[in-house]
Amino acid sequence: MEISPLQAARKAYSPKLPAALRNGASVNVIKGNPLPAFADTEKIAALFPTTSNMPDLTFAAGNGEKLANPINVGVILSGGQAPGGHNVIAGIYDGIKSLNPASKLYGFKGGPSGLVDNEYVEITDDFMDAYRNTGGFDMIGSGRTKLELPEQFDKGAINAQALGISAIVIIGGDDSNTNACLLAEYYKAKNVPIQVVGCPKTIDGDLKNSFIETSFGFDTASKVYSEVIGNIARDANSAKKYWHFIKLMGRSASHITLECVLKTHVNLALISEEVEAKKQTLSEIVDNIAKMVAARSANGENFGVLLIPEGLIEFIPEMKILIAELNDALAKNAEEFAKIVDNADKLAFVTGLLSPASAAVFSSLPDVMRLQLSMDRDPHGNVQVSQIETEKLLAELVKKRLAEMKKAGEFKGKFSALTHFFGYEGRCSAPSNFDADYCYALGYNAAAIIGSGATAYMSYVSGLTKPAADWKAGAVPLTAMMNVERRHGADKPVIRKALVELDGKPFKAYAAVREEWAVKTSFVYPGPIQYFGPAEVCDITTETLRIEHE
Ligand code: FBP
Repeated sequence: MEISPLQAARKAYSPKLPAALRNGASVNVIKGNPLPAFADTEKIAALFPTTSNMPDLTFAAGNGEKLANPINVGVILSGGQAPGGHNVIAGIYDGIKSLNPASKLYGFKGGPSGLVDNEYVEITDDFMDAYRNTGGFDMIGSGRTKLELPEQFDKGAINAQALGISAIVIIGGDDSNTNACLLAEYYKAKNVPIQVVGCPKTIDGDLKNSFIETSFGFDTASKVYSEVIGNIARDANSAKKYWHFIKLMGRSASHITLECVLKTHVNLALISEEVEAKKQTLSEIVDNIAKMVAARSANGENFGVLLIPEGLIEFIPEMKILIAELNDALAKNAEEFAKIVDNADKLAFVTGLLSPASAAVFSSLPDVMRLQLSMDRDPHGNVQVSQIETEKLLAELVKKRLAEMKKAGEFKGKFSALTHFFGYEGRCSAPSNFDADYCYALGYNAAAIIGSGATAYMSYVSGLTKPAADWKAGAVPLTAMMNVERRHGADKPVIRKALVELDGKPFKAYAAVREEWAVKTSFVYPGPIQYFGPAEVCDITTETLRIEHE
């Protein structure tokens, strides 16, 4: 297979490991205190009788001792792609070989369904080497099948045991790791000798807590988006004639948007969590943007850049109610809805299922957006926010508002908007040095967890703004990150999704400067990810981590 010159050069990169893993994945384990669930402790303890209230584990370097017997491990990539996934697999591979060179790693193909359907590939030296430090999940593929039913768990156990597998690593986000925990509990309660270990993946950055400082992929993806946002900002400042409305991936959380504005200093970043807290309506949001455009125009600057988190729509109060009603109505009437072919009939059918207030909001939206809101939910019940063109809606509404302001003499400038969506282009980039190191360390550390005999834990590596050698390595019980949430009309145990905290340091840092950035052109141009060169350019991580650790 032909590879690019960069990919060839990156093959030689040796990811760095924390000191705790310097003598291999056989580590000394220091047990912390038992950790109850993050919230709803009694409910979680009742649902996870064998895997709740376990201690966190901290690792210290061992003496390189080998395990008497090899271990066979299965690995699954779950959910959306995130840069660095292949390095997690490389870390697991090298880690289990350090425990015993005859250990084997099997990749279950196409996500969690690979375990149930027995679709797998044995990972060998050559196969692994072809994917070290590369982006993407194409090595074994990914998928969004939910692992949650006892039949799936039983089939998985039969398939894994036929390969001699005694541990499964699930590389996924909050939902996938919730399912990893269900699997671990099921096996432990039934004495099935298969350990389950999770690794924190998602570009969205919403799997984080006091142990998990960031999920992998967030660093690289936000660097890719910031490069392009910076380029667009420079284009805007050169041509001086366009307003760029840029929607960014990240699902419900606005971490990516916040990180990108902190890197590029563009005129405005809407933060969904703030919109919700302040109960800002769509028309208030539009008003604020229009005022900013008018203020810049009064300074002779008829251009600018604004960032929109893809989940925004779910946080605008009237839209939130509408989406909740749609979720409910579409779930209850799925069969009937699926039979309707004509788009106009679909919209009429859906409108008829809504309360009068939500029907009015729904009717006020352009047809294309109404259809996007009526689309299938993903297997975890999430609205597919990446498919909803909020950037176009906002650009259109701001244009209308500015026309009204012009009539009233409140706006004398010009307004021409261009819209963009950056999402998929960031998910498979070659991982930055940070993500290459972090992912390899997470995978190697997962091997250490397996070697220690633990199950129902997530691999964590922390102290991430320090040099990699000083990173701490350990394991946090999956149940410790859980609470109970209402999903599909039922109470479900889930790993808590971490949204942007309005009293957190990164948001406050932005809030302190945003009025100035809104009006005065203050753009910063981050440029592309650098893999070779000075450490202060190549090895820096996110503004979010830097500010949080300050
Ligand atoms: P994960 O939670 O699986 O990591 O999702 C990441 C993500 O890229 C979201 O930002 C986005 O909303 C979603 O996947 C898009 O899903 P799909 O790949 O199914 O279109």
